[in-house]
Amino acid sequence: MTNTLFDALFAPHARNDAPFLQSDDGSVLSFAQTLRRAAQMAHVLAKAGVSPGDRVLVQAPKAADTIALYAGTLQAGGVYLPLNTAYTQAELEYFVGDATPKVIVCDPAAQADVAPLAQQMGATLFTLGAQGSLSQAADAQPDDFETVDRGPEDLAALLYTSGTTGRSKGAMLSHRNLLSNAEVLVDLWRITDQDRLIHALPVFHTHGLFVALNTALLAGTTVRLMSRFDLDTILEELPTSTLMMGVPTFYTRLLGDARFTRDLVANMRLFISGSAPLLAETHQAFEARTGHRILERYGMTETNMITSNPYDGDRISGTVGYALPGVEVKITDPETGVELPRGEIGVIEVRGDNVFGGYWKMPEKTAEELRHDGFFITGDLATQDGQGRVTIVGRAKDLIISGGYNIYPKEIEDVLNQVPGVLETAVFGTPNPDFGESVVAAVVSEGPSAVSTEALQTAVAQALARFKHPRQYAFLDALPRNTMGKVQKNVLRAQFGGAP
Ligand code: MLC
Ligand code: AMP
Repeated sequence: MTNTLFDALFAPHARNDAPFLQSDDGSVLSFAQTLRRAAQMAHVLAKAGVSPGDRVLVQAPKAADTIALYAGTLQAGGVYLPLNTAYTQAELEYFVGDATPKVIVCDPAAQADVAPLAQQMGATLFTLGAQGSLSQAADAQPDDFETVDRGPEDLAALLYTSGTTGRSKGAMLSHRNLLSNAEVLVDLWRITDQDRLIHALPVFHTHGLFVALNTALLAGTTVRLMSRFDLDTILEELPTSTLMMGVPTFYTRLLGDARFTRDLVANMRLFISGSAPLLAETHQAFEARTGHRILERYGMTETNMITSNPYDGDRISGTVGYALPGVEVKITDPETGVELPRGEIGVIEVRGDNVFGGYWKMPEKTAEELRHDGFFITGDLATQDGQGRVTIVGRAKDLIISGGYNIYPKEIEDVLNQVPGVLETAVFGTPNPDFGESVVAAVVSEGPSAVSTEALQTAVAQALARFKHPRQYAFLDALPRNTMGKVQKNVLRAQFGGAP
C-alpha cells in the first residue's frame, strides 16, 4: 500500500525514538510514539466509517493528540479539515453543511452545542482535550494500522479561506501539493534533525500545520509545541531552540520585551516570518537587537508557500524573495491577465506542484481564480525585479490581515447590513502596531440614533469569530464613492488611519 504524504512524513519514523512533540505540561512524545498514537486514531476513524476521501472536521485545542489526529486521518485515507477554534456556532454550521464531514471533532466544552448539528448531518461526534472521547476511544485501540492507499493527486486536506463574496471556500489540497512544498522548504531553509522548533502558531492554518509541522516531520526536527502564543514561554524556550516560525505580531511582541536580547538567542539559527507583511522597521529593529535577519517568505492557503528570501545571500526587508524551486511566479495586468515587464506593478500569479486543485464544490469560483494553464491568481499586487525578487506592494482583493488572520470585509458588511436601521456599511483595515491591521466599520444609518453601536456589536458577536469584530464603528452621513459609484475604501482608510 502507498500513501504519498503519510509514507513521506510519518512512516519513516516508525522506529525513531527521538523526541518529536514537547508539550506545555512537560510531556514528550517521540516520533515513534506519535506514529503509534496516529494508528490508534486511524482505528477510531475507520470504525466511525471514514473511508478514502471522507472529511474529518476538527475544531479542537492544539495538543499532541491533535497532531496525532492529523496523522491518523491521513493514514486512514481521510481528508483533514481543521477549523479556527475561535469560530462561532453559526460559522461552524456553514462549514459542516458545506463539507459534510463523516466525523466531527470538537472541544469538550462545545459538545452540547455541536451534538445536534452532528446528528442532523449524520456525522459521528468526538471530543478532543482533557477527558475527550476521541482520546479515550483511541486508548483502547491497537497501535498499528494498515495504511490506506492514497496517491499524489488524492485530497489530503480541505482548508477553508474566506473570500470577497463573503462565503468561505474550501481549498482542496492534494498529497502532492503538501509534500512538494515541504520538501522544497526543508531544503531551502536547511531544516534538520538537529533543529528544535518553537511552535506557537495555531495548527488550523497552512502556516502552523503544513509549513511548520510537515517540514519538521520530513526533517526529523524536535517541536516545542506550545498550546498558544505566550511571550514568557517563548523567552524561556529561545536559549535551547534553533528555529522559530511566526507571523509579524510574534516579532513585534518579542521586540517589545526588554528580556529579548542578543544573548538570549545565541543558540538560534533562523527566524522565519510570513502570513502578513513584515514591516521594514521591524526587520531592522530585530537585526539591531539580535544580529539575526528575519527570513520573510510569502504564501497562501491555496498555494502553500510561493516565495522566500534566500537562506544564504540577502534577506532584504520589505521583499518576500524569489519563487521557490519548482514554483513559477509571474506578474500580470489585473485587467487583461497579460504578463507585465519586470519592474511593473501587477497581480502575482503562481503555478507549480504546490498549487491546489480548486475550491470544494465551487467550480465557478475555481474557474475565476485558477487559469486553464494552471496559474493561480493570488490577488496580491507586487513587482518583480530583474533577478526575480518579489516585493508585495498591496492587494487587489478586499482583504484585511490582522495578526496573521485573514478577514474579508464583505462577510462583516453582510452581517452589519442586516441590522435594523442600517442603510449601508463599509468595513476596512487601519494600521495597528500589534496586529498590523485592525478592523473598522463605517456605518450609514437611516437617521440619527436609528442604530446603536451595541446593536451592531451584538449582531457580529452572534455571527462571527471575535477576531473579525470591528474594533471601531464610525457613523457617517454617506460613504465616499468614486464616479462609478464604488465605495472608496482608500479614502476611509486615510480618514480613519490612526491605530484604534
Ligand atoms: C486574537 N485576537 C485577535 C487576533 N488574535 N484580534 C484580531 N486579530 C487577531 N489575529 C483577539 C481575541 O479575540 C481576544 O479579543 C484578544 O485578541 C486576546 O486573545 P488571545 O487569544 O489571547 O490573543 P493572542 O494569543 O495574543 O493572539 C494573537 C496572535 C494570534 C497573533 C498570537 O492571533 C495568532 O496566533 N495568529 C497567527 C495566525 C496564523 O497562524 N496565521 C497563518 C494563516 S496561513 P478580546 O477582545 O475578546 O479580548 C497564511 C498563509 C501563509 O496566511 O502565508 O502563512
Ligand atoms: P491565507 O489566505 O490565510 O492563506 O493568506 C494568504 C495571504 O496572506 C496572501 O494572499 C497575502 O496577502 C498574505 N501574505 C502571506 N505572506 C505574506 C508576506 N510575507 N507578506 C505580505 N503578505 C503576505
